[in-house]
Amino acid sequence: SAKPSTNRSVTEKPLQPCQETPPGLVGRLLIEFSSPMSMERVQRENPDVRQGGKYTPPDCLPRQKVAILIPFRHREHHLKYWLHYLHPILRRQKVAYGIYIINQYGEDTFNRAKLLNVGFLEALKDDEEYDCFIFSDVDLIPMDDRNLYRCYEQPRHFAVGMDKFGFRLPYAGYFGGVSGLSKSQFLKINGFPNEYWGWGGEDDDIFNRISLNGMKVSRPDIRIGRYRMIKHERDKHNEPNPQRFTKIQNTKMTMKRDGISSLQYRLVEVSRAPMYTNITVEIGRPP
Ligand code: UPG
Repeated sequence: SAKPSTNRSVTEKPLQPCQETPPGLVGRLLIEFSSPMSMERVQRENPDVRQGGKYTPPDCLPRQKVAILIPFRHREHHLKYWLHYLHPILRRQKVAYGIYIINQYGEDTFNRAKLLNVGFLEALKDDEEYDCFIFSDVDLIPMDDRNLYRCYEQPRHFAVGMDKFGFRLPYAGYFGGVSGLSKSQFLKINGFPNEYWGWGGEDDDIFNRISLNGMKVSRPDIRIGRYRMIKHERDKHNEPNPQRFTKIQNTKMTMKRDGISSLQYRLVEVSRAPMYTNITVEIGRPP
């Protein structure tokens, strides 16, 4: 009584492209931050994530390869929750992805947008096949897995309904929190500004770049684009930038010279953790 052959190389059919709407989504999710979280638990619960925080769906051919870039400094506690919630969500969404923590070296003023520019180049150095870049704050967790982390015909704003804003957009041109651009959309706007030091304004500048280059932000339905933010105090060395109001008036002039084309930094370390790739970088300080 010979068993049927289990030799996969004989029986395996070629993989089909992943479905446009992934079949295993569950919809609305319960997100909470009161139970303690550990990196060991995240690792245990995500055995199929490869070293460096990479994943490829095993059962279909992913349509996009997505680099997820997180601007970071001293937020280890938030990162554990982010990885705990996002790895399973991204897996259900059936994209190939890699997680990159862009960690600002030293204690000078924080610069979120410049870190994200670094992330774009370093992710491509790691894998030139990335065609989609998602930029996420470390403390924002989607409350619905139908909010698909991938790139669209137009630049995407994902975080439309954050709890701290009463699950509504705070203003029509808001582009903060979580956003995504394809490689060509990102290059079309010359990447992000490098010259916003401290808190605020850089997301509005990015919104301006998108509009000034003839693109239009796309968004999920407000019922699906809901987010929980992990509560935190304002960080040290990320004070509100008083120049932000005048700077966002000048995007049209500054975007041509300030961006991915003018980016300068010193790479300090690239290291692979089981659940993410860490890129520590020195990006200088405000003039
Ligand atoms: N961050 C760190 N360490 C720091 C400072 C910032 O990791 O010391 C990262 C982290 O990912 C954080 C993000 O930067 O989530 C944004 O900084 P935060 O001080 O948390 O700003 P928020 O007010 O929570 O963020 C809103 C938007 C964000 C935008 C910012 C300023 O969600 O996208 O950049 O306002 O416009």
